[in-house]
Amino acid sequence: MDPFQPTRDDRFSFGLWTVGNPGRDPFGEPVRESVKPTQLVAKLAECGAWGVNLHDNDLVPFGASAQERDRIVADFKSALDDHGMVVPMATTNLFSHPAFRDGAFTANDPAVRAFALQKSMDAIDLGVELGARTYVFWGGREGSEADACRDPREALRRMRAAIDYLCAYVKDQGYDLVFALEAKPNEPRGDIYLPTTGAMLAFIASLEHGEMVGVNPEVAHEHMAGLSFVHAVAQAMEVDKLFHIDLNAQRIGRYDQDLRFGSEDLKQAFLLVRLLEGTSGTARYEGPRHFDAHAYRSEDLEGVWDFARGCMRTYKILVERARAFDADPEVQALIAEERDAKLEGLCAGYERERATTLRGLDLDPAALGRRGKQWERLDQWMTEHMLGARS
Ligand code: GCO
Ligand code: MN
Ligand code: MN
Repeated sequence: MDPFQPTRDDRFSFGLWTVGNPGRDPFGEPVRESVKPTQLVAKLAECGAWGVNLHDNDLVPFGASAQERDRIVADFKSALDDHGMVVPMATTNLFSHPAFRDGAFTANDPAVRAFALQKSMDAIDLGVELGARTYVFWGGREGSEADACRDPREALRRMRAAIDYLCAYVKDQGYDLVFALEAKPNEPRGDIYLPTTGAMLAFIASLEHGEMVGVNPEVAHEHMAGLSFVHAVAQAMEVDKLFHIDLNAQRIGRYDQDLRFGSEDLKQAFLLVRLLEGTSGTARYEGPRHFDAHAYRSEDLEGVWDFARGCMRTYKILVERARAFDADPEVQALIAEERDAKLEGLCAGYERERATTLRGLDLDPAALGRRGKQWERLDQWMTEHMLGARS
């Protein structure tokens, strides 16, 4: 059996908007025909995916009548059942309609803000009906070009009011649902509010129902800002706020590329998989492994499935490589922490007497500064594990 063939246990998911992406870009028309959501479900199941995520309007067209909505949802549910697929996450499209040209929750016009709440409550109902347990908020249009138009502090207050409102709605309905906030520095806006995962984490601490809100970091978004995605994810995990994740690939300094997972930033991808899977003995991320990416515009429909299979296959190969790396006794010996119980005790928490002892220690900075760390060797071994030259 192919060890890299995905199974349901891997919990791989794709958005309808990812494998359904027709290849439209700012410079050109779609290059692929649109595929019905029910067909996407069938094909994803065939490729070994476990879940499918959606924006309200990926499934139910904007403005559909109640009967039309119910018929579409019923057909979609049968497709999920037929193919053993689940909907782990859902979200609202608060960026395509012209009404959201200057934001949704942060728009200056209260009617736009009211419409955004209305649309979100409907979309939350839809997500819950389909079984979603996580609800993502990506504020695509929540930003500005002409910054004088609104005080950014007011934008943050409006964003907070909207998330607090929708948390209260979820509680009032008794839904078993948590929120995951997704940061992005820019695109489609010149600047998007709350541009990084770190900014989102600070924002969450200011919410009324912060306990039900976490983050949905995306590889591309953190890399667009030139930051370490692994560090962002680690920070979220460290405070139990990694509720969801958007996997893809991105080169620093480019537009939002949404490339096949692992296709550009292999070393970051390796370190990310190592972190998520906890192969070094740390806690594992148990949520969905979601790919928010799409096939190159050069591809036809067959290429879309090459893309989808590639995302999952690369992830699984990296799991195997990360396990081998962490099981390597020489690697383990090299990164074994330099421990000293007495010193650690003295540094752990201020206490007047211990501080006096600590200040009296005869530490030797010159000796500390002379000692090399051998991280060149470590990083080379990691490269060799990644390339399959060391096992
Ligand atoms: C993007 C975003 C989106 C969101 C999606 C779900 O850059 O377009 O990543 O794909 O993840 O809207 O909220
Ligand atoms: Mn994105
Ligand atoms: Mn995303």
